[in-house]
Amino acid sequence: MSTPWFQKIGDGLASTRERLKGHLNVLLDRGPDLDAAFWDDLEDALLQADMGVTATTEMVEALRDTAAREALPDAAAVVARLSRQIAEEVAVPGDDPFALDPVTVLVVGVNGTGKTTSVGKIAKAAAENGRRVVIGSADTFRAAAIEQLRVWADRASVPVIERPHGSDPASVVFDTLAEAQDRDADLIIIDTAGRLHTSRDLMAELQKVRRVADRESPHPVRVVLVMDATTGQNGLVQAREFHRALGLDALVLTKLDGTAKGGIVVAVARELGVPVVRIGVGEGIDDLEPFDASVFAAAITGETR
Ligand SMILES: Nc1nc2c(ncn2[C@@H]2O[C@H](COP(=O)(O)OP(=O)(O)O)[C@@H](O)[C@H]2O)c(=O)[nH]1
Ligand SMILES: [Mg+2]
Repeated sequence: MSTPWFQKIGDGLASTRERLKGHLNVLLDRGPDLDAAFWDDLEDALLQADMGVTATTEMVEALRDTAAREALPDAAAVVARLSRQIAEEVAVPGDDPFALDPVTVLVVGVNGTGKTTSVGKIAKAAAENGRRVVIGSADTFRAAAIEQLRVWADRASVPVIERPHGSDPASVVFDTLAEAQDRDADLIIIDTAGRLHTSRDLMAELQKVRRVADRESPHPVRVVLVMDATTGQNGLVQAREFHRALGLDALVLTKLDGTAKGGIVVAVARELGVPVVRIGVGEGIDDLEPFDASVFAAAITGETR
């Protein structure tokens, strides 16, 4: 029998949970006092889980207010409230682009974040659910990228449209959308490059890709950023840049397995105001999970449900 998905998320977030839970236990072991040291240490624990300064400061402040207003009796009560608050922070409303039917989704992000892998995982799950999927290989910058996507497309048993290394990515988008129409596809996923000479070149290229998609796609176009959770606050800076250049509709957060920094989900969801729709919890084709705010919060605080 396969592992239930909520347990997989829990396993994927084990490092974050162990780290955060360790800190929280130390807090709880010290006794029920909600003194200044308690709040400082709680703040440290959240910062070390990579929730970022802004999110952490505001969250601890809100918790302090709640503790006063609701006369929370002790540290344990505050820690219990923390999970609920994290769930509220990461539950950004918005559509799951991959669930729209029909739709064209551009998958963007810095090199190595897991775009190609995530495209393969999403294509496989969607095809298994009866979607007619076509993938476009618009990372023409690296020769190996085209081959890598082909391998994933084969595993997912979906067609992939590719053009030679060095082709104009926008022309690959054009060709992919033409082919998708011939095949009556209802989920078109475009994999893109993450590295050019400068980030300005990259953004300009992706803006062109987006313009062609907007013009040629008979379906709504959505842009999804793939972000590597292990890059922490750096990833957040990059995410802002992509958001400014392209207007992001959703996030996929990868590599949550094996990082103690799952708190980045909180920082990025509230900073960008864009929903997290999938999380990557491993390198295998099935290691991508839907994102559920309360399951996530419970998984990282170690709260049992
Ligand atoms: N542990 C782990 N590795 C991942 C995950 N997603 C992608 N990777 C790995 O990250 C590396 C870069 O992935 P790739 O899809 O090529 O990134 P791209 O450059 O953005 O297309 C590969 O070695 C992947 O196996 C994940 O969720 N967890
Ligand atoms: Mg790639």
